[in-house]
Amino acid sequence: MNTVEGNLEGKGKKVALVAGRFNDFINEKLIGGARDCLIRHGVADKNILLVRVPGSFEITYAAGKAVDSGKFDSVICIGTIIRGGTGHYELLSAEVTKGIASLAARADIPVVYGIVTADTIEQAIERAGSKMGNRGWDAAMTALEMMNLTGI
Ligand code: INI
Repeated sequence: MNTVEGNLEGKGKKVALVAGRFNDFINEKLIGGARDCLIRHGVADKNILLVRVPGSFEITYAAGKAVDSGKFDSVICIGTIIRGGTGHYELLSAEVTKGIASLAARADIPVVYGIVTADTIEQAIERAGSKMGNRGWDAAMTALEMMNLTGI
């Protein structure tokens, strides 16, 4: 059996981070984790563009612009959606996920899903650099591997 898989080399790669401002105290930690991971794997800081948008709902649009610009090797989507007392959470998280998934399916570069969906603020904090790791870092690792996936 032959196997192909991407390595984690970031040298020479250009990456867009598209991040919502809603729940920004969490998103800042996710952005920091993603940036740290990319730089530690060889991506130059000047080759990382942070695109800020109001909330997770706007991420698909801006990520699509980043894909279509042809300037990047990968686009990482970062946002935090926290359940409130209404049905808003289900609607928003489903649409954001579908939007990013359909962009990922049509894009010719990897589009990575780094959206934290959580029932509570505490759960979101756990996924932004405390006991459950950092989803921004994880998303950057996925981007690195997928940017280097060749030979299929
Ligand atoms: N945006 C988020 O990123 N997270 C949320 O938890 C959230 N909630 O709960 O409302 C949220 N709302 C804003 C939304 O993404 C859009 O910016 C807004 O609806 C304008 O289109």
